[in-house]
Amino acid sequence: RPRVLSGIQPTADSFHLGNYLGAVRQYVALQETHEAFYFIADLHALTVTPKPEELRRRTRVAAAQLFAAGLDPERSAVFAQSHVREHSELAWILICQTGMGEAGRMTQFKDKSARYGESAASVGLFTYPILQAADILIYQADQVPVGVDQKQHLELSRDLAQRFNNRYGQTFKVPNPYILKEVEKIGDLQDPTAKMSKSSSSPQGIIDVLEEPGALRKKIMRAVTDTGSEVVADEENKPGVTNLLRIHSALSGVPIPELEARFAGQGYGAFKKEVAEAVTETFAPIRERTEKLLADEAELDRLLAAGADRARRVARQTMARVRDRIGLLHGG
Ligand code: AQP
Repeated sequence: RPRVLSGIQPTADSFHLGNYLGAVRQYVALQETHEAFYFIADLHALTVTPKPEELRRRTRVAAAQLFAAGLDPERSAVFAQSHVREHSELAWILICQTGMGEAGRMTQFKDKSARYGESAASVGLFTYPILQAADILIYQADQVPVGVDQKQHLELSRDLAQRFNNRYGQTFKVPNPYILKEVEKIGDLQDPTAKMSKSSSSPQGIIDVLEEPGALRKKIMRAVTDTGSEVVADEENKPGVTNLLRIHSALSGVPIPELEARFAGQGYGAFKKEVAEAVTETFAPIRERTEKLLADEAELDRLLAAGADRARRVARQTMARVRDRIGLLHGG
């Protein structure tokens, strides 16, 4: 079976609708057809220096949400990135294969460092995409489900795999991004041309998976729509309505043209009410299951440990090969 790998950061108290539609839902679908590895990117989360207690809590909340959303521990290895030490080891080796200019072209670093202030951004934030390349390449992943914001980082992973293979002989599979066009970038509810984002959306612009249904409905009813009253998809002139149509369609499975026909002449209010229903119906059971899973931390930790055991077996094989290829002596 082909391999799928992806990671998600524990940098908030909940995943948001963009994470869910752009990534997590694909994780769940792909475990049916692929050998699946999914990790909570706790090492990546260190780039924003979280409080230790907060990081611990958020890592468990992230794991619980992944299982609650449908990841099956029998089919998918779900683990904490830091539990498989080989990620960090390979990251250093790949850092030494990456040009400064190449790393400096990453737009996410440019955006985030501009937001934090150049001197406040850590070196870790700069090397983040190289750790990400290590995460992917160490599992010899075929497919990497992500939102479109990760496309450039995936390109870097591919470049690094090819460069290493050319320099040292065939070692890594060259991974492919798995990006679903319809949900590749879910927009901020208040600023629909920008992506919904943990770090840059306002509270009114972002919907959390674990959000109270009442608050969630309010946010959708207050989402920015556009001039006119027709419910039609038009990226250019109606980005707000188009974003909501995409969300509805992704959750209900009803194609956008059918939604346009259904809401013809009804105005935005009736449409938004249905979007809110579709979101609450999807998130309510996830929220309930997440709470249950969080009630038994020992069991959750046990599931993560089992996932890490499975992941480690693969990561160790790749690392043994890498060490050999690059000229590091075999140690103990
Ligand atoms: N708005 C989005 N639409 C579609 N996909 C999205 N993803 C994130 N936002 C959207 C995808 O979710 C996965 C996990 O993301 P992450 O935890 O690695 O963090 P991120 O990409 O950094 O998520 P955020 O919320 O956008 O955080 P900030 O703004 O802090 O960077 C990834 O596959 C991502 O593509």
